[in-house]
Amino acid sequence: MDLKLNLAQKMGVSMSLLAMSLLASPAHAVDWTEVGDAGQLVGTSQEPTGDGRLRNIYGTISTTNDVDLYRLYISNPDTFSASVNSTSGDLDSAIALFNDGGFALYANDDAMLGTRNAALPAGNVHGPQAPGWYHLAVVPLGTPPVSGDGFTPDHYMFPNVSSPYTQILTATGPGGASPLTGWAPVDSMVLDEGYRLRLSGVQVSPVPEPETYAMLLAGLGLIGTMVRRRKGFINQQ
Ligand SMILES: [Ca+2]
Ligand SMILES: [Ca+2]
Ligand SMILES: [Ca+2]
Repeated sequence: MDLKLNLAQKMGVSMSLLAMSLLASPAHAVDWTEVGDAGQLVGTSQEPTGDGRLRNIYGTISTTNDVDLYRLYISNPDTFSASVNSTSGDLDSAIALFNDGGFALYANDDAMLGTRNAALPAGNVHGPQAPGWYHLAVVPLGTPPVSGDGFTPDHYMFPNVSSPYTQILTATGPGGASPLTGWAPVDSMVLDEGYRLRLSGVQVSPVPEPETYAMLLAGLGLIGTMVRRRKGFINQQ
């Protein structure tokens, strides 16, 4: 018995496996660890890779100048939420969400009274309203995002607020109508604090729409037809 598969059979097997893996719902969850240092602007944002639901990101805030931006595909804006916990114990975090153009949506300093950990709740009217690419920023306290060409409070994207710091902030600061251009730490200090960013409603790779599946399967069928034709041509030699 000849165990060697011809080209058409090999492609048939691999295409079947590909189609099955693409059609299977990615039920598994993915954790991501910051590679090097995630950038702090939309153009240098770090994009986690893998396949499935993105559950956690682990990273480090090294100084008051270190903001970590992650480019995320929010597949379910209704259930999207994000919360930061300090794994080293001493990070006073803030968190902010931007769209793919760098415009700020919402931010928070302290999720609850008495904690220093930040969170963005699900179902907030200022949160993401459509599936798509966004940028989530993990921020050391006292390092507000700025827009425009200046690094002054006039360009802060979020308003300055007072206690109790549990507010959900929206981009109503003086620079809120323009996209992110930098961050304005009030002081310069070494922090070296670890964090865990817990997420929901985020996919590492976008789930294709049904019409994408249809196009994909049509494309695979076309390849199969080409392979069969080619095989027929070779056999006539
Ligand atoms: Ca970092
Ligand atoms: Ca960073
Ligand atoms: Ca905080």
